[in-house]
Amino acid sequence: MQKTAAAVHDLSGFGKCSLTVILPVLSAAGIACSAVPTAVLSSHTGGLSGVYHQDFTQGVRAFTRQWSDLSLRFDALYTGYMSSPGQIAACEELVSSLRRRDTLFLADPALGDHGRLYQGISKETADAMLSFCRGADLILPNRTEAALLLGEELRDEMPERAEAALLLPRLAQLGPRRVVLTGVSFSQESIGAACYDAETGKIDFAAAPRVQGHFHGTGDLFGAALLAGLLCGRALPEAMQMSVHFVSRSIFRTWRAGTDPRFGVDFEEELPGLMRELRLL
Ligand code: PXL
Repeated sequence: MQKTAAAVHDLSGFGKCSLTVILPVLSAAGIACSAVPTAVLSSHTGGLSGVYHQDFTQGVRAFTRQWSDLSLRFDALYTGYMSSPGQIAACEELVSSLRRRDTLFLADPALGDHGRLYQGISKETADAMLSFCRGADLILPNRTEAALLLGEELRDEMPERAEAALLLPRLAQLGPRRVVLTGVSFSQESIGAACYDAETGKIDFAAAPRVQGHFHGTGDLFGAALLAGLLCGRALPEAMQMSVHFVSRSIFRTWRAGTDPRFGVDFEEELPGLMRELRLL
């Protein structure tokens, strides 16, 4: 049976993040992905000005009503960017009405990066996101989001291995059994992620070569590839490793092409490589 997922993220028209990267990655992995836009934006908010932002909270509530009337079933619910406490409450209702015993609920607390909240994200939204993430099976924070979830001061520093190993069990104590921390620094030349499973107490790391610069939308690209790996039957450490390499290859391609990093990464031509890793090609 084909695996199914519902992605609950914003639709940013330009800049390759959230739904515009999650849908193609999951489709390439053979997963049928439905979409719930939490908001519609003309572009992401990371360094692009004049963004048009339309809240879609009423839409989320209407989607929830129709989808529960249709008794739709999903193997995974993957949530991300939400821009107000009311929107988070609507997504909470959506998750509780669609989630079944065997649904994987993956929550990306998309709140900020590099020690700062994203433009338009308030402290109240961050607090509501913490309570939302407590109910997830798996969370996917970067260092900034980990600090927000743990109520710590924000700093623009990447965690190293030892710090990541301390953060992961603390994040799992908030509620989710599994945690993947992104943006872990291994050396001047390498960067990647770390994961933890509270059931086994095991921590794993995955590293890839580092390219200098802030490339936009890579958290969403990573999350989509991770979910693809998990739904294709990979264990969490293997899915993480595969995703770190997929994102790294996409960043290299972007850097080689000289693409403006605010425009998102050139992941499209790396999709066949991901499909080969998933043994779909
Ligand atoms: O990729 C994270 C993200 C998602 N959605 C919107 C954003 C950002 C990061 O800036 O602005 C709208």
